[in-house]
Amino acid sequence: MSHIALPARLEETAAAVERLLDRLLSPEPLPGEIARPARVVEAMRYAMLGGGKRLRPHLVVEAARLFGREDEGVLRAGAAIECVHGYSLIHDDLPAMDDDELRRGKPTVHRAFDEATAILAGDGLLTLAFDMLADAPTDPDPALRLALVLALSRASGLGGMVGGQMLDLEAEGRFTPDGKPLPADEEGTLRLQAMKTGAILAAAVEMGAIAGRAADRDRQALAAYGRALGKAFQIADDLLDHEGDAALVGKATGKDAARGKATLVTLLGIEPARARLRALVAEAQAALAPFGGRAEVLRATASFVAERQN
Ligand code: GRG
Repeated sequence: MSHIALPARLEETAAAVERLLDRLLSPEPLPGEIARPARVVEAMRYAMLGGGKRLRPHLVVEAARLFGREDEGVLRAGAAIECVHGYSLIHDDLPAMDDDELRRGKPTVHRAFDEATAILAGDGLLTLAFDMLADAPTDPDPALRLALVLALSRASGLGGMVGGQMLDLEAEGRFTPDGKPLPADEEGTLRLQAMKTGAILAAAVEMGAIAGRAADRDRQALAAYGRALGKAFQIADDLLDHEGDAALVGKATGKDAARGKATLVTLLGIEPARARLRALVAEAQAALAPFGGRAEVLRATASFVAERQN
């Protein structure tokens, strides 16, 4: 398969995830639910439909495909991780956190609705993610479903994304009296980023491996890919914040420097950060060696993550 296949694969998964989310975010209650209030359903649909690259579901789907698994269950696992991602963006945009006005090129959820609705929409998405993983259509084997729940919980909770967000908030606004950002160390910055954004990207790959019942050796190879990909994604994001076009990125840029936030770009400089990004893409691609030509789409995904403009 050639690199040309990647956009088609991304589009195909994005469209399938869109259809699935459209169904799951219906106003009709599921068995066991009492009712779904229209306003919060509307806010969740506003946040989740019609935008986003759907990179995390793509990683779940492509990792599972390596082991011959391609079905609705895998898509549900992908949509679940997308819901956690969506919740994190809604909450991150709140005035108490990043206080952003734009996301995916449109007003953030608290701007389009109100803060309380945005908090509840995020909470609803987080809960829905685990509902989807725990429910039988994801996989007939309860042990496999449980393994998916555990992988996503570990990546998105206290020792992953939530913890990383806490570290990020703590690191903000550390300026000297004359307005310069206080020095931050590379190790601490890398750990914060691995938690805040890397963990969930790595979990997407891991969930694909779980869904595909990958053997230990293959799971380890994919885990190495996921870790390198997560780091590469973050450097690319930092470069976009530094020099990206806000209209293309779909949100405000230049915020890291304004807030004194340490990134590899502010710590190392643009060119060394770019070199690090190239090395990480090569590392991610090398980790896929055991899969040979079957991993062409995942290899191309690593390049895509580094080169993306939004
Ligand atoms: C609120 C618990 C909590 C966590 C927030 C993920 C996160 C933690 C904050 C998002 C802030 C941010 C912009 C981080 C940079 C990396 C990132 C997640 C970018 C957006 O992801 P993409 O590029 O977005 O995959 P799309 O819109 O394509 O889904």
